[in-house]
Amino acid sequence: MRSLSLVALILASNTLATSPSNSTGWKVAKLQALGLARLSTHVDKNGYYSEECTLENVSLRREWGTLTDSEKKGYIAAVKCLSKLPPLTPTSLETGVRSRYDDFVLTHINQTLNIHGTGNFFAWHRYYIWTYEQALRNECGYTGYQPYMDWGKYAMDPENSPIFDGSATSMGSNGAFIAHDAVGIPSNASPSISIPTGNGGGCMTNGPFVDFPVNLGPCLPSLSYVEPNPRADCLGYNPRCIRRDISQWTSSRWTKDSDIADVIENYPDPTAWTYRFQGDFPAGYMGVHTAGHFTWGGDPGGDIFTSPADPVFFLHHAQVDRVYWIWQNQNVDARTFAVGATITINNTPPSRNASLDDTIDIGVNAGPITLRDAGSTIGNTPFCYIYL
Ligand SMILES: *[C@@H]1O[C@H](CO)[C@@H](O)[C@H](O)[C@H]1NC(C)=O
Ligand SMILES: *[C@@H]1O[C@H](CO)[C@@H](O)[C@H](O)[C@H]1NC(C)=O
Ligand SMILES: *[C@@H]1O[C@H](CO)[C@@H](O)[C@H](O)[C@H]1NC(C)=O
Ligand SMILES: *[C@@H]1O[C@H](CO)[C@@H](O)[C@H](O)[C@H]1NC(C)=O
Ligand SMILES: [Cu+2]
Repeated sequence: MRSLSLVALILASNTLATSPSNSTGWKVAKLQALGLARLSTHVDKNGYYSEECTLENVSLRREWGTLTDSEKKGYIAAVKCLSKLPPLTPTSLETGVRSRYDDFVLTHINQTLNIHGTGNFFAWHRYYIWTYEQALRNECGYTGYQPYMDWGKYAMDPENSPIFDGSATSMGSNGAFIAHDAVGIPSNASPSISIPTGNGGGCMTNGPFVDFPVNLGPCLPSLSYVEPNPRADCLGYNPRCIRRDISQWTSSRWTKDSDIADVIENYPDPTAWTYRFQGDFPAGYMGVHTAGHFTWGGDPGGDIFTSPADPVFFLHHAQVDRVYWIWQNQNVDARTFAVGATITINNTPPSRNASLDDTIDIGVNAGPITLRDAGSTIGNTPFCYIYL
């Protein structure tokens, strides 16, 4: 019984993940299928973490391009709904938070310096995405699961992808064209990599999120002309449009299928994997995580603090989580509860190693869990999902 449905899952995983509009390869889909088979072998041998969650009834997160139009519209409607619900952040803090959606943005801004270039990066964002998915489902009636954006499928032509094509079933278009300076990575102040201007830079022109409000930030804007925040901590009210500058220059260099497969296959050590995934800027390597962000960039997308204020963030970070899951499944025993790197950004200033006992703080959105809790996506509290 289990084997049969697993074979079906693996086949579907192969097919769905790679029915491409313009794929640059199949390597990641193969690693995904192999990883799922290894995960299945692991549970056959060791049992499940919890009887509540098995590979028979686990939730399936799918790639945006494989959703039906009505599934895409259901997701889009739920995101908009979240931006209209009242926030949980106390009004006494007098922040620019205006909605339940903004609760998530504030949480990310507040934690930014503790969750990037650190050992908790994958676990923190795993829990963050899951909590957002729960809010869409429990507070906005969404019946699906968090979709992801397979970078490799769109790396050669992101602007015409089903994610950015500006149609009613996309996550919105590019911005209007505004000539601007090259964008520096890691920052404009000290650039190691310079991203040339694309076809955008201004407010998003088409699609369901043209009127989607960005209320917080910017904190570290990549575009010089973004309206500054009235507060020094960038948490004041600063309503503005979503700006994007889609960059084929970036995606075609760093997020092709082969780039993703490279980091999965060649970085078995948790510390090396953690740093490689997030980029090695002095070496001129942007890494899949940062390059994913700068595939659309702009504001808030090009601001490491405020980036979740553009809703496509969550499709990107679901892919981050998917690639992490694929990497974990290549060696389930060694990698499910492994943590590398320290608790400061790129270990600056030097700090202790991250620990499985460290807690993940996601503010008003949910209570804390530990990195250990976030190790497995199947039934080790609180998750029960895999990727197709
Ligand atoms: C999944 O299946 C297990 C075993 O049959 C069952 O105990 C559990 O309640 C199910 N969970 C869900 C969420 O359906
Ligand atoms: C930011 O996070 C800290 C804990 O890390 C918390 O004490 C503080 O209340 C948060 N600030 C806001 C504005 O939520
Ligand atoms: C596929 O990518 C190439 C760039 O390598 C681009 O010229 C072409 O327009 C793309 N085709 C489709 C159907 O997206
Ligand atoms: C931190 O982790 C690194 C890499 O795994 C290891 O070499 C080092 O000994 C650890 N440091 C401490 C203090 O445990
Ligand atoms: Cu982040």
